[in-house]
Amino acid sequence: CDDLGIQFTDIIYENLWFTLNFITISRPERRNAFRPQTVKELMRAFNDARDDSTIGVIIFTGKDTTEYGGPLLNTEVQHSVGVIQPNTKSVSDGCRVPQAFCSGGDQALRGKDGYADYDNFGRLNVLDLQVQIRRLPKPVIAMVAGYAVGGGHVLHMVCDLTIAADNAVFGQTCPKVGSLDAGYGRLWFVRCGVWNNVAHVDDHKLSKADKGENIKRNSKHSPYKKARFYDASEAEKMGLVNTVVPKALKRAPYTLLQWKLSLTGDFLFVKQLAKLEQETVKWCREIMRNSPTAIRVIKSALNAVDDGHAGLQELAGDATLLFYGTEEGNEGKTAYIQQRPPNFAKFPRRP
Ligand code: 2NE
Repeated sequence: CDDLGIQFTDIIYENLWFTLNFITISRPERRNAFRPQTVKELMRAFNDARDDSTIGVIIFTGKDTTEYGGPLLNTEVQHSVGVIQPNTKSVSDGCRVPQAFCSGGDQALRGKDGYADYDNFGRLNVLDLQVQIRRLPKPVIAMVAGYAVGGGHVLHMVCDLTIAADNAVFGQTCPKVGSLDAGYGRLWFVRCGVWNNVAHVDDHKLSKADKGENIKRNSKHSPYKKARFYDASEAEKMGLVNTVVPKALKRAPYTLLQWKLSLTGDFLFVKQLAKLEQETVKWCREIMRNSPTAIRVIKSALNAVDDGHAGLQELAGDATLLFYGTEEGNEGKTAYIQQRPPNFAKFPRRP
């Protein structure tokens, strides 16, 4: 049983002290590929984290897959004809690193109408999960070690932040397996392309030669052109990850209780955690020092433009939430209950 008291099969749901939640895809034998059941469980866990008012930040990750074979990864991934090959030399400290955040939809379960496990029809319910994460009024941090590819790549992109280990490998493998995710995944690629262009917006000040160089540089970094796998540092340059952690050591064999304790004691024990987790927890704590309402509204405002009416609705919902807390908002309701006309005249009409 998980912290929710539910028998999850495909995920691990850990409700940690002090407003942190860990949601982990746990299908290591398939590099954490998701099936409909996985997505159903994820949606349930994210929903619980949303409803739990003690939770401030959610960490979304994939189970360490190294025990299921595959080469040891070094801290440097090697490029070979544009494809990242894991370095098969063992790392100097002898630790294995986790190898997958998520490898997308489980291709073995793909039918003609989506992914099917227990039902006799297919589903693409991961699309609902993507929307759910976008609309969740708390920050979701993707903690990525190893592969985040295909639908797994999109899942990290819909999270608000991504903290990556330096063995992280990103890429859209969908066309290779005859699939496509042209929704949120594409959106971020376009956004990052725009970002790179914005970064060089003073183009008009440049000489012709420099302009040419600038275009080349933009094309080089722009995800519009990213058809192959790219590593964590490239992802960082593109603005697709927030920070890269130099070493992805495996978490020390700590019990969850010890882990929880480590969160209380000002990092007294945190040094025992994997660097990736340390860094992620550090970001969480930083976020949690801020106003939860401000964070909530900023998240919905950031997503509003791209999410169209649904995004506006989320932002407008935040406005309603805040308005309900005012005397002015309360006057309308009280007058209705007291069966008298509301007196809004006493409230200022602000400039
Ligand atoms: C992820 C990657 C690059 C890892 O490579 P490697 O060499 O480390 O592992 P390996 O040996 O390929 O995988 C280990 C085991 O996991 C299974 C493999 O078949 C293998 O099984 P065994 O041979 O040990 O039995 N596995 C890995 N990923 C799987 C998957 N997605 N589905 C089913 N089994 C999987 C490498 O494994 C890889 O390239 N995986 C496929 C990535 C991929 O194409 N994903 C689907 C994209 S489409 C999508 O996600 C999608 C969409 O486009 C639209 C809507 C919804 C979903």
